[in-house]
Amino acid sequence: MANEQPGSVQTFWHQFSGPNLAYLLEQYEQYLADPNAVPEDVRSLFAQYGDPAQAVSASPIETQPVFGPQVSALSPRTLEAAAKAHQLAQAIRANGHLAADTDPLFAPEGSPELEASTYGLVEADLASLPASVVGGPIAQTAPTALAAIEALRKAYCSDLGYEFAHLSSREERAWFEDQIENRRFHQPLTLDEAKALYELLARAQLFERFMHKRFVGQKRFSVEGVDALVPMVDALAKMAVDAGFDHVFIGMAHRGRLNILAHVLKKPYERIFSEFHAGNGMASDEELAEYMLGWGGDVKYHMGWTRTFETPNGHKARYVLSNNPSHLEFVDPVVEGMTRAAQDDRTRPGQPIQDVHKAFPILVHGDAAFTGEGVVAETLNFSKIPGYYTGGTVHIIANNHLGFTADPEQGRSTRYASDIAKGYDLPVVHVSADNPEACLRAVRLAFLYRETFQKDIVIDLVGYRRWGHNESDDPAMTQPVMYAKIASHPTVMEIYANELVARGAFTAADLQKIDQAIDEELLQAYKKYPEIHTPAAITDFSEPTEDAKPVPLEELKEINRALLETPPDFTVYPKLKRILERRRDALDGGDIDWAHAEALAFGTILRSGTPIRMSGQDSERGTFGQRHLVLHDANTNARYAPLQHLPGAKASFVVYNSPLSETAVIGFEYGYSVEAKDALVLWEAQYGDFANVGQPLFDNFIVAARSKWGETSGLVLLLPHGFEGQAHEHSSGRVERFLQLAARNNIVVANVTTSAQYFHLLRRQAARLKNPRPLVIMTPKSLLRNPLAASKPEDLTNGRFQPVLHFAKTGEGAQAVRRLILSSGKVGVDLAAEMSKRGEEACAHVATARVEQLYPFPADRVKDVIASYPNLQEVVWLQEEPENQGPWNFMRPRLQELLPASVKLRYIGRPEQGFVAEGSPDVHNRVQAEILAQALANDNH
Ligand SMILES: Cc1ncc(C[n+]2csc(CCOP(=O)(O)OP(=O)(O)O)c2C)c(N)n1
Repeated sequence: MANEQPGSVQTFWHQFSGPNLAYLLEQYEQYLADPNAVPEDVRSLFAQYGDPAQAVSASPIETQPVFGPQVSALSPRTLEAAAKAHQLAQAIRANGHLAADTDPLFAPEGSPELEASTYGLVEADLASLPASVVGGPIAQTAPTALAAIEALRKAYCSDLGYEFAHLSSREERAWFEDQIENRRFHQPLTLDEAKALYELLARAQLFERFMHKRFVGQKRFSVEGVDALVPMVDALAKMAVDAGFDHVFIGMAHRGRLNILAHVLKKPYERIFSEFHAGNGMASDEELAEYMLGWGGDVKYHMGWTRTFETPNGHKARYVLSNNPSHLEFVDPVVEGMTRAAQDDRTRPGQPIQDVHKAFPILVHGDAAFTGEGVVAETLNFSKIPGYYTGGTVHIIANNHLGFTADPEQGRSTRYASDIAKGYDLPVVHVSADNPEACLRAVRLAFLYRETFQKDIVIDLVGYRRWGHNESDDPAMTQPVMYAKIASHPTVMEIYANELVARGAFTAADLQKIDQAIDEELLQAYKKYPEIHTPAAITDFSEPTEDAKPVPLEELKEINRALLETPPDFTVYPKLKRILERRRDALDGGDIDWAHAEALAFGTILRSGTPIRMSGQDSERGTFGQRHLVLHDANTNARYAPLQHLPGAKASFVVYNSPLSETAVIGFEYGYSVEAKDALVLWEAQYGDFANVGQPLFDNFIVAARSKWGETSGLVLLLPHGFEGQAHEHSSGRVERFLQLAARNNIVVANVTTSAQYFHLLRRQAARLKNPRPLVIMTPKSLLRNPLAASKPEDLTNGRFQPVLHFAKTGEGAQAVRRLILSSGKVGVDLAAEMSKRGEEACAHVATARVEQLYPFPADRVKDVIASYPNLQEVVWLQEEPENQGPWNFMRPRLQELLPASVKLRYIGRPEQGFVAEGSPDVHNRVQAEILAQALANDNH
């Protein structure tokens, strides 16, 4: 180009060739018909340089045909045909999936876009054009455009349907073209591989059929119809292990789960059979005793399993099928969190070091749930977010065209069940469950994509459901036509057997031998199962007692100094610097506020060797501007987290601002905490009120997992809580909900009122990670900076967490007390402020104590407090939440049990309400003043 004269018609148009020229020629035709029909920039080129075809034909180098040696004359008709051929080729690449054979029951819908006639092309046109008009890798080997289009159809419209044209990365799109058009992931199966595939399909089917006969009428959520899922998950997991991954984490719901347990996780058949409880329908004495202790167990199609094994090259690997509640798809973020935990090296100070080649996540979804449940979209959104990214997840939709009894049109607005993935810039591959070899190709492609781009990919495995939603449902009542088809549809085992025999790979007798051996194995396992009883995984439901060792003042001071250090070239934002500098001398007898105590607690925990991971919306700074664990250079925006540079730290520290999601983030952090038993994992709600968005994670995982599945977690939930006139959705972490869920020491629920208490509670939690329980803390808002909630250095160095803070009166003072006011959280601090306003004398008749740990309820401590007032007439439970909320309904029976007959129990607080807090700050102030006045009134109740 450098030697050419700009402005010359010939030289200008000469720079275009192949598809680009074809495009221009097509545009020129349109331009002639209507100049406004083409883009403005193209229009001005035509105005300046005229017809691109004439320019090319007049060119001195016209004898070197643009399209290659076969084409000597480039008539407008030829050029137009070239443009159309290119359009057709691109349509096949983008939408060939519409004509691919990816559904066992329904023919592909096709599309006019994929037909040459739509473009006015006839075969002769294509035959006369060179393959280069088609572009892409396929053009390299085809002799003509006709052959190239035929080859494209084979590549894009046969047994796999690809959707990648929507991907924003040109590199990824080119990668797919290369993989597909050069058949890079097509490896014909060896005889042994074909035999193994057949055997797995046979196992999948015969196992289901066996259970169907032996455990009549019992739910098992058969895989039949998407049997290929079993070899697919198996192959993916094997590929990961062969590639050097140590862990494979699998999340899936009920459908096909027993089959995956048996054939991928290798849970013994007899163990699975034993869970059918096919005896007399009554639990044994042993089972009942376990239940009475607190063990729940779970149905067989929810339980997880772990398989650990050594690979032929001596490498240790682990497959984990995660425990799963009925709640569809909520396990997705949990599995991502587990995977990330296994990928992170937390053993060194600083940021954890992630290796995405350590753990591989696979998520299996239902077609209805994948589109319908929002948690799926939230989880897909993690795919590239640094704190949540796992280097790519392979998603398989076990698509049976049904959600319970609902048809796809009733369940989604989109064509495919997989369509939401496209919004997250992820590719999709559709494949028929009747074509097991294509299914294996799909997983090979998925694995390669994950390994190349470290992104998620979705496989839409399209099959059917041979039975009803469960095996005793009659699906023909709701889908009679489809089920008539299914009834006569051969199974994939039969289809593949016929194919192998037809290929001459095996005889029918060879395959029968395989079937007979499987049947025999199932029978032997069936004979064994009655002797099997799986004991409860957990029998200890007592309250953990571990606590942290006190930390000397000198050490705290050292940590404090280090937390105020930044690199010499780092400029802390001046206003923030002033705020942080206030912390410098606080350990010399000053006040330590909430966030300061938190940072000090984290410092001591890191020094004891426990890594910390914290996340939540805006948690780096803190919703209330209190935390600042990540500093930003005022000039460069560079980030610096002092806790990642703490001298003496023996483990990693990280805090992440999470995406604006509760459900998936709670799930992720929960999963992380389950896998990373060494780490203190904290999730913080922006306000506690928003935690209820993730309610299924609380109800079905966090509080219940230990007693259902033996799955333990020390996750900390920080839920800002307190009635401060901020109305309904900025007031309550709904402590009542957690108290209702608390039993058998499954969780700890606290609402603490001093920074030292918070300091000790965090440290105690870290010390309990060997015997962990989730910890729910109602954290403060106004107390963050309230001097009444700040503590002195000695409060941090002495003592430990106090489940009850008793502001004890002794001697004559104790004699004078007639009312003991018990409360929990911020209202207790409001009460203390009001009492100091009124003066000691005016409050001589009352004593106060705060129940800082609500659950496990510290009954002995409360009892001691009550006993220290000999003339007590009443115990008041004071709360700022409405009567039907807050701790009152939990406290009432527990307090009642502790009181001597002479002492009455009374409630003071807001009346029952159908909402949370007042919609007006003025009403709030009035009501708050009123309840404090009632609590302190010197009347005789
Ligand atoms: C969150 C949630 N809502 C409702 C249900 C009840 N339910 C169980 S299975 C099912 C249909 C699921 O359809 P799909 O996702 O296509 O999976 P399939 O059962 O067809 O394999 C429903 C609605 C549930 N388990 N979880």
